[in-house]
Amino acid sequence: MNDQDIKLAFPKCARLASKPHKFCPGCGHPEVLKALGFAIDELGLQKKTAFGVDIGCSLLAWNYFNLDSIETHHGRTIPTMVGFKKANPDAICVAYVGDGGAYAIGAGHFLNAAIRNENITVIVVNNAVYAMTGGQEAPTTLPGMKVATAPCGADQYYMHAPELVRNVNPTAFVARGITTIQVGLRKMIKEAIQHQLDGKGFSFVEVLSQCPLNWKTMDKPQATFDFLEKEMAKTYPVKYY
Ligand SMILES: Cc1ncc(C[n+]2csc(CCOP(=O)(O)OP(=O)(O)O)c2C)c(N)n1
Ligand code: SF4
Ligand SMILES: [Mg+2]
Repeated sequence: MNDQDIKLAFPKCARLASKPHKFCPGCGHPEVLKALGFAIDELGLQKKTAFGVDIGCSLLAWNYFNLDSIETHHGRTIPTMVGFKKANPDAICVAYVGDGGAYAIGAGHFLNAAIRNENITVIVVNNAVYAMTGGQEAPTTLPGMKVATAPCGADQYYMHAPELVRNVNPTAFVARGITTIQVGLRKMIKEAIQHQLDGKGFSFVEVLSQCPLNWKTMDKPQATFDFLEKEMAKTYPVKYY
C-alpha cells in the first residue's frame, strides 16, 4: 500500500493504522504522536485539524497522519500556525515542535504567542538535545549532561517552559507530560485541544521524551528510561501548571 491508498483506506481517522514510521528504534516522538492521534480522533476533529511540524525530528511526522499538514523552518511552526488560525478561525491548529525549535531559535515566537493568548495548541517534545542535528546542547539539556557540544558536561543553562508560560499567561492551559504515561498524556493533549475548541486561547503541553540515539543508550533500554523517568522528570516535573 502506498501513502494515498492508506489515506483512502482510513478516510475518517487521523491515525494511519498501518503506516511505518521513520524514527529511530525506541524514539519517544512516535509515543507523543500516538497520543496526539488518539486525542484528535476521540474528539472527532480529523477534518478540522491543521497540523504544523518544525524542522528537527518532529518533521518526520509530516506525512504520518491523515491530516492537512505543513512543515516549516526551524522554530517557525508556532507563528505559522498562528497565521493559519487567523485566516481559518474554525480550524484546530496544532504546532508540534522540538525543544530546540520552541525554546531556542523560536523562543520569541513561542513566548509572544503565549503572551498574546493565541488560540492554538503547542506541543513541545523535550528530549534535552538538538536530536536531528547530532545531539547538540539545547536550552533543556540537564546540568552535567554530556552532549556533542559539551563533552565535559553541560552548564546550568536550562529552560522551565511551562512555569514560564504560566507566569506570562494566567489563563493558558499548561501541562507537562511524559511518553511513559500514555493515558495521562492523551488526556492532557485532549484537554489542550478542547481548550482551543472552546476558544479559551493558548494551550501548551510539553512532553518529556527519550532520544536513545543521542543519549547513547540505544543498546541499553533500561538506561534510557531511567534517565527519562528519574533524571529528566526530577528537573522537569510532570504535572498540570
Ligand atoms: C533556521 C534553521 N536553523 C538551523 C537549522 C538546523 N537544525 C535542523 S534540526 C535542528 C535541531 C532540532 O532540535 P529540536 O528542535 O530539539 O528537535 P529534535 O530533533 O530534538 O526533535 C537544527 C538546529 C535549520 N534547519 N533551520
Ligand atoms: S535522533 Fe533521537 S529524537 Fe530523532 S528520531 Fe532518533 S531517537 Fe528520535
Ligand atoms: Mg530536541
